[in-house]
Amino acid sequence: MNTPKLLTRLLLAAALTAQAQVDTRPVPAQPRPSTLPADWQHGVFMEIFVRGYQDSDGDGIGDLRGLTQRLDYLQKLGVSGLWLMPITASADHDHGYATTDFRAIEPQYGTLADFDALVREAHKRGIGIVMDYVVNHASYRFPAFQAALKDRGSPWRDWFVWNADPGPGWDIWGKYPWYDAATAPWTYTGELKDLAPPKPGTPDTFFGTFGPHMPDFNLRNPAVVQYHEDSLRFWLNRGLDGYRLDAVPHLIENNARDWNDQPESRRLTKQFQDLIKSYPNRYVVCEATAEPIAYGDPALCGGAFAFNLNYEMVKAAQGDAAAVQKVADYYQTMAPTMATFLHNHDIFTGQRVWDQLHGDEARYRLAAASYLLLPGTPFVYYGEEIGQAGIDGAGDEPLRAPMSWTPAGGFTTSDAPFRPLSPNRTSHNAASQMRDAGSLFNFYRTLIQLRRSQPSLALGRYEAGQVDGPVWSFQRVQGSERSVVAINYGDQPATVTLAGLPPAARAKAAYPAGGTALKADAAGGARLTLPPLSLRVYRLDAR
Ligand SMILES: [Ca+2]
Ligand SMILES: [Ca+2]
Repeated sequence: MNTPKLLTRLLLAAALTAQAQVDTRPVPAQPRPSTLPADWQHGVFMEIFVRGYQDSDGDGIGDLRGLTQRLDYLQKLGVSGLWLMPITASADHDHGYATTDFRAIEPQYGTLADFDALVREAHKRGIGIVMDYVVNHASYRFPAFQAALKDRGSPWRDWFVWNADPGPGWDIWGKYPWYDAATAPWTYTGELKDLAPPKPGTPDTFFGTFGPHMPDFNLRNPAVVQYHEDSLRFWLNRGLDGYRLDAVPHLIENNARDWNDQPESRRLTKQFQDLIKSYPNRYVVCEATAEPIAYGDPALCGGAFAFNLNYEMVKAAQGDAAAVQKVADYYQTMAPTMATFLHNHDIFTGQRVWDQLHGDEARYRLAAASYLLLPGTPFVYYGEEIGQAGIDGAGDEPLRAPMSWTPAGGFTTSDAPFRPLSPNRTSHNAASQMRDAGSLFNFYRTLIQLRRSQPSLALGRYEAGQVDGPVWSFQRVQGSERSVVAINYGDQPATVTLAGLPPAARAKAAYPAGGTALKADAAGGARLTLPPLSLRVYRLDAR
């Protein structure tokens, strides 16, 4: 940025700031070299809800210092990246997606100094931190939106989307997405779809993809894009390792029919990706439910969650033959940039795995193996690795209970945690599971270590995928290393013939370690008998 331009923007920022407490100061790029290993972003990530992870000060609410205290645990598990759900200041006091300040830490979570300490300590352990950034909308309490409401002539007005007569035909997931600010719709407690649309001609009619409490930004306004770019740099300059960009297909709407995944939204997403990747060794993953595979492309977001695959992997673990085939087929074409997961913090992706599989640990392990040993970047949801059960509650609440650290809970010293503890914490908690060599935790840990020690499992091509009855087998190939994986989803032993191995090859058992080697015949075939509900992994180095 040249000096006169920067000066103009500083003056403009000062004028704007005077009207609302929003920090719009330009943030020039100050990239520092990353201290993380170059391959950190090809490891396994964990999605963490800071509010539910570890409370450090006894107020019943998880915080950044608490998370920092748990980094040793995460390092032991073997994850190399964390995705933190929003940690910026928010109005919702829960999930955090209703942002009130894009350049401040949520006060309940701590301070900027706590953030800096978290990043520093994570980096020491080879762990990168990626945080949620909400581009599409703010909280209705965001001071800029409040200033725009108070004064139709305010320069903040054009930061949001207004239309006194948006017309009929709008339908976003069953809701009419326009709201009359004068009737304070954010205080409405019923179903949003039952809220009457504003009368035509109502001047303060604004747009909110996700509801009136989160008004959409006007991302056609260059000042808004600039603000987000500066805010993204604000955290990158402090050493943040990347972003999970929220709801990117919803950035820009054109009309009642063309509102989802518009070309303008794709262009902006790429622009944000480019900015983030202009810093060394950074990672970007997008939430794009409309066309997940398109967003995994480096020409768009460069990483995207593999929505829909999650349902099939859980169904496959339940023995659904059609789902096993779909999972095997998905990986024929899946780009390694896709981010795989079994479920996340949103209820539309399903209950906690424990609940979906009714506590069947044998099938739970197969579900875990199906994404921890395959192409893509796996995202474990906090507590998944110990088989944490969900709680009772409405909406997403059952998914976002405090992490179970000990039989008693271990999340907080307060007798009033922000949300009830998980009902199965006595048996399924981190402390007990770490001590038990046969636990789910140690299964996750073993597979993550395997992925780290066999580059073909982290980065290799997917080859020789085949489904024989309940058995799915495939190979992963990277350079001279080849891994062979077979999963028997059936509750009976199964014998299959694997094809496509190097002739007369001998593959060492990698999981379970110390098992019988796999021997290929002269045609590259190998007979393998699998126990019920089991996993076998072999490793073969070219001679
Ligand atoms: Ca706390
Ligand atoms: Ca939008």
